[in-house]
Amino acid sequence: MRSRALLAGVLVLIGTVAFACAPGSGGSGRQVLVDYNNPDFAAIALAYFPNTVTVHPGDIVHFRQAWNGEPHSVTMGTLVDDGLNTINPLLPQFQQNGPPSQEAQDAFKKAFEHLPDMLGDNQSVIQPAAQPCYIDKGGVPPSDPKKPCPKRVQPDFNGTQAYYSSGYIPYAGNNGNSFDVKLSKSIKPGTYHYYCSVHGPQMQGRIIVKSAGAAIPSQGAVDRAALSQANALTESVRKALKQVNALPKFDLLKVVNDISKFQPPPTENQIAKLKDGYFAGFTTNDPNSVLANEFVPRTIHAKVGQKVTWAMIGEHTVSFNVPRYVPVLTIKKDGTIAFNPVVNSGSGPKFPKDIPEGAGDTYILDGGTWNGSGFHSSGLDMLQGDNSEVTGYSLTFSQPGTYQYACLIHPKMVGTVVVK
Ligand SMILES: [Cu+2]
Repeated sequence: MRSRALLAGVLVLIGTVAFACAPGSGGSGRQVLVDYNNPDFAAIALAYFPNTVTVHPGDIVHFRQAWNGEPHSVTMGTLVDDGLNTINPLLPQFQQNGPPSQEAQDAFKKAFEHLPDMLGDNQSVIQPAAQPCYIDKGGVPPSDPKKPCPKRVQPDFNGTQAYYSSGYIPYAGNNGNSFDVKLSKSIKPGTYHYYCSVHGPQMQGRIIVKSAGAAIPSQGAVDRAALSQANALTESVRKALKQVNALPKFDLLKVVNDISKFQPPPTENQIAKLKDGYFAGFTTNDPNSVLANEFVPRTIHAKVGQKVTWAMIGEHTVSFNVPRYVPVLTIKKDGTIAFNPVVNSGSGPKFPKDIPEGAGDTYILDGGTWNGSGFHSSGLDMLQGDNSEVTGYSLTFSQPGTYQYACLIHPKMVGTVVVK
């Protein structure tokens, strides 16, 4: 889901074994990872690993997504090539603090005019982006968000299709989530771009097709590139989490200012409201870093009657006595894709769709008082659209006990509150 500014922002056993299998169905090919689960902490990485893969006509590019709760797509075609070629020189503007220039915003709008985002406002799902879609040369995906593309068997990718998209890569357990792109034997050598319609151009990659007979890197070399790129995106958060865990006592402001070095730094109002809080989600000021799906610290100690507050970093829920995990998006019988209602169920007040008027730069949802029984949940916080506001959640515990809690979206994101 969108995590950083306009463009954004489970365990794969990374090692030689995890990457080893080449796709089936006869052809040879290469495997690319969608997102990445490092073995040290739960996270989402808005990238494909490696971001460039070289193959031959007739090969299969096997996209494999290790599940961490975050939906993604692999979306390509000439509309995507043209859009990314236009927007890529402007990308740094969208990753800086503060809004990009009007010019860049206009260029973006125009370049992506026919490229639908998968997720719309108010937890709506845009069907032409969320369902599989294959549109031949000269066409465009439907502009009506409720209208999926015509259903058809997935064709080979020949480099001339206007739009060629997996849609939401469906949840199929921890490791079964995948999308195969079979390249046509007649595809022209060249560079073909793809991106994720959930996370926008920040999450993109390239398939380079070389003529039959030309040398291409082995799957082993592809795997090494994947691992090195994944480590580069993980490093700053890994280091920061290590520092946080070494603190004698958790101190949110110290973490924000000295360890994560959040940019922009928190305002006085934010400091006043959150200084005694904890984190639901975590990251650093490195704009390319992964977002940790961790409650930080993992164990919180509180007293009966004390209000516990979390600063929400990323799109999460704070949920107690959670039901069995289901993915955030569900596929209905007719193919329609929708948010799973469980993300907004359970007892307790829910995050609103918009930050209420007058909340200023900090909105904290007061979850009320909870006595420790039944499914209690904040609902999904999707309020962090433009980086300038901070959101939080607070809950008061009326009974002593040890309470496990979790994010309903990200299945590895779990924590404990010990109330005395
Ligand atoms: Cu994505």
